[in-house]
Amino acid sequence: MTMRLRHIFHFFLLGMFVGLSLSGLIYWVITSIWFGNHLTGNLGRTDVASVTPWLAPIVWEGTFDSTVIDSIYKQQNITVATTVFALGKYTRFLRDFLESAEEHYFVGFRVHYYLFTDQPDEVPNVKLGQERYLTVKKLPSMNRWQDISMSRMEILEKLIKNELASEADYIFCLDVDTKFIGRWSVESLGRLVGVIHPWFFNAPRFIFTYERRPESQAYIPAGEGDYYFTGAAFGGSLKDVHHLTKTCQEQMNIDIANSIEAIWHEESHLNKYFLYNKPSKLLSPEYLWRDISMSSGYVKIIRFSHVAKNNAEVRPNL
Ligand code: UD2
Repeated sequence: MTMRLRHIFHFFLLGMFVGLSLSGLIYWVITSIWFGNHLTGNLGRTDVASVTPWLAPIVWEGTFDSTVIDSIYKQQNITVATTVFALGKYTRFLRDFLESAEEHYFVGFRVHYYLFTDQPDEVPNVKLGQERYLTVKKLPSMNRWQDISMSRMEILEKLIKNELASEADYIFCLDVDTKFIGRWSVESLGRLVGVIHPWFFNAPRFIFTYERRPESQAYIPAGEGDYYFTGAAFGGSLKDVHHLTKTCQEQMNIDIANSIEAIWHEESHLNKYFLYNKPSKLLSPEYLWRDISMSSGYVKIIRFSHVAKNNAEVRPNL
């Protein structure tokens, strides 16, 4: 009888041990999955570089948790100034640009668009969401598309210096012949932000279309340069973008005095600027795709895209 009781007792102890071990294991598995997915977000990409050699993040889908990052910036009550130029026939791109921005761009955050045009009457009436503002600024018409594109630096420099200091925290300067297709929001914010040009994100350095003539202030010698950045989108803090636009403008003025125009205009000067003033954050080509029908395995989501246009038809000159 005593033997039998002892067996039952041992069996009970064994059962307790196995039961507790199993519960512990189940608890460990559940918490690992929970914390893995919800706290660290299981984030990171191994198929693309998501950090530069100077430790600036390169933003790709899968490298950030939108819920976490939104909640951080929600507490900061930020305003994002956004500039866009539409002169001549480029006003036709405004409706798509604005409507798609209202759907995808900094949704839930305060955005102030500054729209520069030579034809304020052509600005479409787009319904803006709460805390979304639009200021239209009139510019004189220009005869060369290159002048329109390049003149943006000087106009932006003046806008930031004269008007934005107490009006905004960050600024993005965007091309108008574009459209938002997916989320572009606070994950893109940083002190100085450049967007990798979609044609060159995976290309060797010698392919980059930097200005190669030493006579231009935009000159970058062979063997130098980190990435090729698009002129269609850049941004950052007001202070940093002010310094960028002022510097590029000064460099372009020296080029004008020397009768030389950089191969890709202000984009060439922007690339030179980023070589010596490294961006603190880079946006992957998800943030400026070139042709929606092109696809790349790296680009899991297209957020903002250049739209196809007939240059000969929309530009004032060729
Ligand atoms: C590239 C860059 C662009 C600029 C340009 C300089 C991309 C996607 N874009 O674009 O940012 O650096 O090269 O060579 O890489 N604009 C007008 N009216 C005009 C002409 C231009 O408003 O008649 C404005 C408009 O905001 C346009 C911008 O200037 O988005 C740039 O001109 P573009 O888009 O024709 O230049 P593109 O496509 O060569």
